[in-house]
Parts: sequence; structure tokens; C-alpha cells
Amino acid sequence: MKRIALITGATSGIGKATAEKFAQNNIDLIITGRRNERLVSFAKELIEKYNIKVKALNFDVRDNEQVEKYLNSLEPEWKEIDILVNNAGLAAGKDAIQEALLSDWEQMIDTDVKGLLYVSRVVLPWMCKRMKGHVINICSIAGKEVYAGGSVYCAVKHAVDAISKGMRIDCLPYNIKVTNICPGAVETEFSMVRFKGDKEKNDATYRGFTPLTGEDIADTITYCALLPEHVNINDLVIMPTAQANSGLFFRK
Ligand code: NDP
Ligand code: 8X3
Repeated sequence: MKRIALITGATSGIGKATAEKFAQNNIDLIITGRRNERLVSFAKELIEKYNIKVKALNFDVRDNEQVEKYLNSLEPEWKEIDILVNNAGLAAGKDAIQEALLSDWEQMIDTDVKGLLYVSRVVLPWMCKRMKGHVINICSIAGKEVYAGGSVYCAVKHAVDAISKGMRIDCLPYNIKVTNICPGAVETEFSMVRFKGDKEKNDATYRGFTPLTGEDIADTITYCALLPEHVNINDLVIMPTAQANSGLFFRK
């Protein structure tokens, strides 16, 4: 049976790797992101390589008008979304709460919480109507623990954790699966974004141990997405072997 997945933030990292794995499993895709050139060329590559259907939607999840406009203008057959991967997100800065920038907090809250909610608010009614669907929210170990300089990123990911739980309760009568995935350190563009292009801070994040890759998380997401109808992974924490918790790494 042919399925459709919507993956937000598929221009890099976990979202991009997940799109590739889903494509390998013959799942048609709606991929989103702000960097349109990357999005369009990735869509083309997926179509050529895997012979699937792909729609590329170029919007910012922080802008609800855009979210509603692009999603609501999908053709009816594309609205039959089976899997929604709420992946678009970021950390901005890693500063003490008394020193951090308000603009960083706003960007994280607007993207990681409000953006996820805007997209879900459009897609969930379509899933409820069809009495099926699977929402996979990309949370973080930061949604389970709190670490120095991470207060607001941890707060937004704790919010994602709570939203996943709430979604699972509210959508229970509609046969909808909700999976909350909480990775530890994954080497993507995440730290370059967090540290605003500071390569030294990026490299220091992953120095001395083997971090997870976007592909590792994509494998896990795909495993969850392909489980039988009656099986759901509610909540999953996945770490590099060299990471015990959000702050403790075994670095060589
Ligand atoms: P990347 O920076 O590589 O990817 C982030 C993706 O999100 C990009 O495709 C980016 O696309 C998209 N995105 C960011 N802001 C917006 C926005 N306002 N509107 C639309 N798309 C947006 O990082 P990761 O792949 O690592 O991050 C993916 C998710 O995983 C995030 O939610 C992150 O918090 C979470 N996570 C990451 C971990 C890690 O260690 N890397 C660990 C745990 C969780 P574009 O810039 O083109 O818009
Ligand atoms: C990303 C992982 O530990 O930097 O969500 O918060 S961490």
C-alpha cells in the first residue's frame, strides 16, 4: 500500500536522511524547508533515484499564514498524509539564562513549539477524518533533562514531550499513533546553527567521541514508521554509546 509522508525541515540533517530512507521504502513525500534551492534539488534527486512522487513546499514553520496556505493548497490526494514527521527545529545559542538573547529564545519557541503546532493543527484533522495516521515528533534528550546554557532549548523540547503526550491522548479515538523521538548528540548542521557558524564550538561539541548521524536517527524513525498497524513506539531515547546523559560524554 502506497503511503505519503510529510517531513518538515528536510533540507539537512535528520529530516533529509529520513526523506531518503522513506523514499527507499517507496513512500511518497512532501518535504519542507526554508532553503528553496536545496529543497528543489533534493526533491529532483529523490524522484530520479527512487521513482516516487515528491512535493517540495518552501515555507517557514514560524509563519502560520504560510503554513496554512501551502498545506491547504495541496491537491486532495496529497492531503492523505499517513506520516507527519515534525522535525524542523533548532537550538539558538547556549548561554546562561541571565545573559542569553531574547531573539534566540523567540526563534526557538516560534520554531520548535509554535511551528510544530501550526503544522500539526492543519494535518491532524485530515488524519482524524481518515481515522489513521502517525505523527513522529522529533524531541531531544533536552526534552527529558536540563543542562547548563540549555534552559530555553530544554524548555521547548520539554514542551514537545508534553505535546506528544497530549496528542496521543486527544487523538486516541482516531486511531492515530504518536511517537516522540529523543536523540542525544547527532552530528548535523545543528551545532553550526546553534553556535551561529562558530566552527570551533561546533567541532568541540563532537570532539573525542563518535556522535550519532542523521542516518542513525532516520533508521530509527523508519523502524517506528514501518511497524504493524497495532504497534506504536510512544517514546524513544537514542544516544551515542559514548553519551550517558545530556551532559556526560566519554571523550578520548
Ligand atoms: P539541522 O540544522 O541539520 O536541520 C534542521 C532542519 O530544520 C533544516 O532542514 C532546516 O531547514 C529546518 N528548519 C529550521 N528552522 C526552520 C523554520 N523556521 N522553518 C522551516 N524549517 C526550518 O539539524 P538536525 O537535523 O539535527 O535537527 C532536526 C531536529 O532534530 C530539530 O528539531 C532538533 O532540535 C532535533 N534534534 C537534534 C539533535 C542533534 O544533536 N543534532 C539532537 C536531538 C534533537 P531550513 O534551514 O532550510 O529551513
Ligand atoms: C540536541 C541535543 O544535547 O544539544 O537536541 O540538547 S542537545
